[in-house]
Amino acid sequence: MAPKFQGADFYDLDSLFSDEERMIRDTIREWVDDRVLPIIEEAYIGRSFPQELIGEMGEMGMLGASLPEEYGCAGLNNVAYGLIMQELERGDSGIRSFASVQGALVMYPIFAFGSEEQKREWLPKLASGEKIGCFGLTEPDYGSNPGGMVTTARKVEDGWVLNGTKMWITNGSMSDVAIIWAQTEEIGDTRGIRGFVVPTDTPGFSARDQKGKLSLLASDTSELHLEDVEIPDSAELPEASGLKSPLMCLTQARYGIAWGAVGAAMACYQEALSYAGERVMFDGPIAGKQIQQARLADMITGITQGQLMAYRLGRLKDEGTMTPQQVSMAKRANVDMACEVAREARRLLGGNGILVEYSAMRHMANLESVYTYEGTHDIHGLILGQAVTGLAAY
Ligand code: TGC
Ligand code: FAD
Repeated sequence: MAPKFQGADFYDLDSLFSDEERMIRDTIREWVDDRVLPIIEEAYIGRSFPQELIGEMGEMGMLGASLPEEYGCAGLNNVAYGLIMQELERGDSGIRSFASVQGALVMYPIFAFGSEEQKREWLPKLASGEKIGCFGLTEPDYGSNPGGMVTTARKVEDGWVLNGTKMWITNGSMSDVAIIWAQTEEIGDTRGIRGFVVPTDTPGFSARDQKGKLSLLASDTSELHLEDVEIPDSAELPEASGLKSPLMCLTQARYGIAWGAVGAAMACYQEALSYAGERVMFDGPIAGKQIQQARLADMITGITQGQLMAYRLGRLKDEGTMTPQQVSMAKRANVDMACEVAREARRLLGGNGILVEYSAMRHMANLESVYTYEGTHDIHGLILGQAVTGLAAY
């Protein structure tokens, strides 16, 4: 008997999207199928980000896609932006990470806190992919608690001198420009945190690849060293002030992750479903066995919940009422769901599930990073705990 339902859209979310949103999703879906899926296995095993894709991502408007057209961006709404993240992460979390960092963590702070000159100088080149950026917030001893950062920016006559180390920085080694967050007053005074646009060829700036990763292998993750890096006054983001500014950037990136995680889960589910239909064991396809059906039922239920949450979040963002706590809920729930779906898909595939030619284990390993970055699952639980009790438990 033919299945009554195919695909990964059980609740017909498709009918809620506008024609333009559907068209954008389908265009990116096709690009991921044609350009990412054929090369991702090699990039992953080779531990390298496929930089040849960057120009195309820029040309197709994927970088900073929701920022205005006057700066060379696509000016899309937030649901369309989310659908782009979903499709990119259906390919690989590393590809979505690249786009998230470039758009939400580099272009967004320049757009939101930058001078007109900074916007005109950087945004069109970052949108086209001509320039690559990274975001330096985390430090070796300050991950979940960035407010404690010890990187400093010391005021000198015509500018600032930066000193410190940033850790786990996506795109770090391949960047032309870094958004660096640093203390400008006493260490521990979160109001004194400011942001700087630092060209990576500035003397004293260096980046070193993070060795030994077992996750996000097709992504550049690096440590940044700033040793007496002298920058002019014009490099400061004039409208950024205090910890709130980098946290506002995180809200943008977490929003994209809430959608992206759904894409990774969809890829795993569809692979598992297809495999279950073909793999014959004990005289029948494993798709006909009750345990595998329960697995698939759990997967598509989780994906459907995640799609609904991302969709509603997107409409709230477009209406201008979305809160950071709503983003925390979606990031936390959807990444957790995707981790679960990827693990169950890997298990359904049996021995083949550990091979790189299938995507489940790659997604499963990637999602462990996604679970941790942009606020760990625990931190988002504490953000939600504070939202509902009024008590901060960090
Ligand atoms: P707290 O006192 O709570 O907040 C300071 C001020 O900021 C406001 N705020 C936010 N505003 C916008 N969006 C948010 N998400 C915000 N969170 C807080 C807050 O209202 C306050 O404003 P005001 O006006 O009262 O001054 O600050 P806290 O030091 O107690 O920290 C709170 C906590 C733990 C939630 C925060 O530090 C946190 O989110 N920690 C997690 C760190 C994190 O997520 N790091 C991510 C680094 S970047 C990254 O991982 C990139 S991976 C990218 C990829 O490859 O895709
Ligand atoms: P820690 O903060 O040391 O946490 C360790 C454990 O303690 C976790 O389980 C955490 O949930 C838990 N914990 C922490 N505080 C509490 C608490 N109060 N109560 C209970 N439990 C708690 N950062 C950037 O700035 N830019 C980037 O581009 C970037 N890219 C990244 C890419 C990758 C692949 C990874 C892995 C990380 C990246 N990060 C980046 C850093 C990331 O945001 C941090 O790893 C993350 O915020 C967690 O910090 P940490 O690793 O220091 O863990």
